[in-house]
Formats: sequence, structure tokens, C-alpha cells
Amino acid sequence: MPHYLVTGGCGFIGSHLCDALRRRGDAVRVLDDLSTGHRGNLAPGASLIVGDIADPAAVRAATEGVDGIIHLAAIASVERAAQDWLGTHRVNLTGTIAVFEAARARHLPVVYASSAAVYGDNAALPLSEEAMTRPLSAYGADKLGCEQQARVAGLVHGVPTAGLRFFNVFGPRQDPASPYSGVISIFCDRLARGEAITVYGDGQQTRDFVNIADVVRALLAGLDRASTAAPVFNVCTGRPTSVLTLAETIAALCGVPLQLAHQPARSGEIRHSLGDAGRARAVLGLGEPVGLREGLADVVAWLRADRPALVPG
Ligand code: NAD
Ligand code: UD2
Repeated sequence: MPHYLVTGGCGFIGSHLCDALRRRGDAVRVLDDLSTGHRGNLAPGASLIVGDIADPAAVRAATEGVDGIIHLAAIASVERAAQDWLGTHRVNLTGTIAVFEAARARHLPVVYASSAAVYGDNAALPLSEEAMTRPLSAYGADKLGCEQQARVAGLVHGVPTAGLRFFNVFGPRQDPASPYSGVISIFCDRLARGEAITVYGDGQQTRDFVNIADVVRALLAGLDRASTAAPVFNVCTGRPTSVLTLAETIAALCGVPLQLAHQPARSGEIRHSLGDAGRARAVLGLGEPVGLREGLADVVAWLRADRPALVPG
């Protein structure tokens, strides 16, 4: 049975991936410092090493005996990267180099998380992987650094990699309590309680919201596509949704009136983000993405099951 190391496996995306690997019978080891992840997210049958991704000895030890690495550990927030520039750089870029270095020593393939944030304010929508990268945030700049180090890993050190540029991922287990959480988990949580939400800017900014089930499919397919050419793939739907439309859709789904307050746009805010899913469909063999409404209903159902104090459906 194949054995994988999943870094960040106690987080939102990582825990869903580990569940999928376990379901197909693979052995799974998780390396996570539990800073935003939770022990309770650990997939049944997976083992956990609590450690820091930027500690090369911890990463090297965690890779012993595995057949491949899926690297998801990161400080996954544009806002936090703005506040703690150097600290997030250490985790997001130095941590990734530590993973590539361990993979070099043990001859392992690596699938790693990049982000749509690498495109920054490029207005040539939809964004294909060939589009120019112009990050607007420290977070996006570090994710681009990961991709460039992946190129070096392949060309200089013979490490096969595949980078997945996730757009805005959503689904159950995204923690709505954190102010750094994704907009969907925050809106679903507040609206399901009948509370007001905050929209940054005019709410006309758009995002390409991709369901966790599609992200897991892309990660599993990425394992077969890692190569020393260091390919990157968009993981997106190709469908734009404005923040305001998102809020209206969730309010309708929860059967509550929409109460919202506006705050100034965030610094480093990208106005429109929309991906071209063509390469991922062709090379990773991904099918039609899960619809937004269907995915939102899953999140609301999960929140209601997890937090019975919410307005019942
Ligand atoms: P998450 O915060 O739920 O998961 C990240 C995991 O990494 C957590 O379990 C956390 O405890 C762990 N971690 C953080 N710092 C660590 C460290 N120093 N050492 C070891 N473990 C550490 O976030 P997520 O949404 O699941 O993101 C997973 C990956 O996908 C990240 O690389 C993120 O940048 C990327 N990504 C996420 C999105 C999204 O919309 N959620 C979009 C683009 C890219
Ligand atoms: C970026 C990346 C995404 C991922 C994520 C990690 C882009 C396009 N996307 O997501 O791939 O790496 O960072 O954090 O770079 N908003 C509100 N009210 C709220 C919360 C958010 O209006 O209470 C708005 C926010 O201003 C933004 C949109 O919702 O316009 C999405 O915000 P987000 O924090 O969910 O994600 P974003 O786009 O910064």
C-alpha cells in the first residue's frame, strides 16, 4: 500500500485529502504544528507528527519510509502575511524548501499548494497558467517563490513536483471562528445565526470559488503528474461570483434577511480573480466542478450539525 506524508494534514484542505487517501487504502502520515489545524481533524488511521515545517530535521524525519509528499502546511492567509511578513515567509517559503530538500534526499515526488494569489492584479481574465504573475501580497509572492524553487528542485536536484494554484477553496471544516478564514465560512456562519456580515469594499469584487471535493480530486491526480519540469495547474471552476452575490445566495439558502455593513477594501485586495481550468481538465482529467449552490448547502448543513445553536434549516 502506498504511504504518503501530508503536511498540514490537520487543516481544512489537508484533512479532506487524508480522508480520501485513507478511503482508498493508502497509509498516511501527517506533519502539522496544529497552529490553525486541529487534532480532531486527523483522518481515522492516519498517524500524526506534531512539528514545524520550517525545521529541516523534523521534515527529514517525517519523510522516512514514505512514497510521496503532499505539502499543504502554510500560513494560509493574505492578511496574516501582511501583519507578520517575515514569520509567514519562514513558514510558507523556507518550509517549502525544507520539503523539497527532504524529497531530494529520499527521491520523492512532491505535490504542493500554490495559490491564485500568484497572479495578483493581472487583468487578463480568465487567467491561464501562462498568464503573467504579479503578486500583490507577501503571501502571493511567497507562493510564487515556492513555484520557482520547485523549478530549481526539478532542474538542479531531479525532484519531481506538481504545483496546484488553488483559487478560493471552500467546504466543511473551514473554521468560521478565525478572522482569517475564507469569506464563505464566515458568511455562512454569521448568516445561519441571523447575524450581520461585513463586506470589504463595494462587494463587486469577484472570486472563483472552488469546492473542496474538486480540490481533493486535483491533489490525487497531481500525484501522478509530478515531474522534474515542475508543472503548475490552476484548480478553479472558471465561474466568477461577486462577494455581494455570494452574500445574497447564502442568505437565501439560510432563509434569513441579508444585513450587511461595508468596511474599506483590504490592502492588497485583488479586484477580480477568475481561473481558466482548461489545463487541469486536460492533464489532470478533472470533470465538471461541483456547483456553488450545492457546495454552499453542504457548508450550511455542516455548520448546523456542528453548532446546533444556529437557525435550523
Ligand atoms: P489551514 O490553515 O486549514 O491548513 C494549514 C495547515 O498547516 C494547518 O493544519 C496548520 O496547523 C498547518 N501549519 C501551519 N503552519 C505550520 C508549520 N509551521 N508547521 C507545520 N504545520 C503548519 O489552510 P488550508 O486552507 O487547508 O490551506 C492548505 C494549503 O492550501 C496552504 O498551503 C494554503 O496556502 C493553500 N491554499 C489555500 C486556499 C484556500 O482557499 N483555502 C487557496 C489557495 C491556496
Ligand atoms: C486569497 C487567495 C486564495 C487563498 C487565500 C488564502 C486570491 C484571489 N485568492 O483569498 O487563493 O490563497 O487568499 O487566504 O488571491 N471578504 C468580505 N468580508 C469578509 C471576508 C472577506 O467582504 O468577512 C471579501 C474579501 O475582501 C475578498 C473576498 O471576500 O474580496 C474573499 O476573501 P478571502 O479572505 O476569502 O480570500 P482571498 O480572496 O483573500
